[in-house]
Amino acid sequence: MPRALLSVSDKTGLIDFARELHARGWTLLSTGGTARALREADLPVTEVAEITGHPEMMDGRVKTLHPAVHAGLLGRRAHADDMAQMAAHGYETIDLVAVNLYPFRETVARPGATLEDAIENIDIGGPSMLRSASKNHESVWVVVDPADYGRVLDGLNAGGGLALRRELAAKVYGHTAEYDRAIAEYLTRAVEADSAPSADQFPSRVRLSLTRVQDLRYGENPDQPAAFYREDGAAGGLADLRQLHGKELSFNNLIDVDGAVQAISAWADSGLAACAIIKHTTPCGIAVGADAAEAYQKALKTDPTSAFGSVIAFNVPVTQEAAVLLRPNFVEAIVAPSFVEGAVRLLTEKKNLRLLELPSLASADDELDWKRVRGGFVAQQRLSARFPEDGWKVVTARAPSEEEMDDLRFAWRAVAPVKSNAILIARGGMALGIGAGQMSRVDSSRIAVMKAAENGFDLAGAALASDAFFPFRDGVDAAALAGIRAIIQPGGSVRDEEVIAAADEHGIAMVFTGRRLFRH
Ligand code: 93A
Repeated sequence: MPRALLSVSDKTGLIDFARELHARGWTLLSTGGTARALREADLPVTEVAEITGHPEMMDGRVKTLHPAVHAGLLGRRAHADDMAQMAAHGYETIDLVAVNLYPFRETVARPGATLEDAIENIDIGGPSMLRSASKNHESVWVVVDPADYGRVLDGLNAGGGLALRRELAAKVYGHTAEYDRAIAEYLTRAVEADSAPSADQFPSRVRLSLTRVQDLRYGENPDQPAAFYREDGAAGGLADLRQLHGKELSFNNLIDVDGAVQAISAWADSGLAACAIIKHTTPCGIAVGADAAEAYQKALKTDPTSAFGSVIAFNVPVTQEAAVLLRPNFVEAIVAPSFVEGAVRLLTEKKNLRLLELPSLASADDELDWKRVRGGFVAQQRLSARFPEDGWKVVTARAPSEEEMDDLRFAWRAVAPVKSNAILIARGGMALGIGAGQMSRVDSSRIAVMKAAENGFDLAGAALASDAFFPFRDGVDAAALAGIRAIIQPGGSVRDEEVIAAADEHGIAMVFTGRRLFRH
């Protein structure tokens, strides 16, 4: 008598299928819950525990993981040796497996599902049986989808059926691969959640000790008196700032210097020269190049009009060649690790221009980022200046070319210091258009495109970065219209499908980073 092993979480169609098998003379083997359902339908059933001689144990974690099951599935019917070994152990062949798996995806999709819920819904025995049966589909029927029960019965009626068994086996391997992928994705997210900053690092009481180092002429506006305080004992960052020349620093200068330094810190160890031109804390030009002069030239090109009265930062020493380019323009302050002597000579000719040395850009990733609110402070971990790519995923039919990928890498770093909502268009290591601080993302997109056009850039083939997900497809449509060919963004919108479809329609390559870069 042929034997069928039925072990299903989704019991759809089970009874009818089992009844048909029984009518054809099959013996039914089954696990706890499935056996119960069969018995309730008055079908004769043998518990797997009877053939393994082993009770189900550990809340069902081990029920079918036994050679009596797997030898019965894997034994090659035409190999006398295989059959003899089975007989020697008292095992018999199992000729059909109907298994569907613990509902992992459904479990983790449930609101409030815990890691423990997820783990307990990783099916081990089910996929093992499916894989064993599929490997031996030459002789064994395997069915993972209740929708296929009817086809299996038809196949049994017809006799033979190797082609159908092979098709069902192929379906199984696709199914278990998907199942494992869901587990892998879930656990990867869990790892990310584990490594996310925890609030433990925030002390329950903070005594800030600050020393007033200088009065400022005024605050953001002339009717707001202001002063500059330094944190006692602080090292790194603006505490190390050394002014070589120029007018006293203003409140706005300090804020812009901070923004400028943050902007270029993404290229601290890149081997590239980076330059950011800052207005109202946001870059109006940002670029990388072989040296300070090239980086500045490119950064200035982004938007020369807005660069008037800016604060400029470099991650490399300011050379004489760069100073020649800088000198004709009205600049509030330049901050760099150092200035070569010739550059100092040229730039100090401008009486008011502030030259600031900041020896190290070393990112202060572990430093808390404080912001004053009425009646207190909010603190957060500072946005990391590292931009790892391990979570990146190409989501469109077309993957970015190598050149596009380089542009996306640049754009992703360059969009980070831009005020939200931030859109930055780039090509060849420079920003071509920046849309900043708009209350709707599509407006930021339109502004980035408009500014690029105003400054004479052809956007055909350019890359675009968005600091947060596109909530609708309109931003992608606007980008496509302008000629954008590659987009990088965090992803995670409920309308991601629609946004990806829009990109696919336009032949745009899109990368999801899984990380958001809001800047308020
Ligand atoms: O926990 S398991 O991975 N250990 C096993 O040995 C095992 N064998 C079958 N889960 C196992 N199963 C799964 O149990 C099947 O894939 C099926 O989804 C479920 C059916 O259990 P029950 O018949 O008790 O409802």
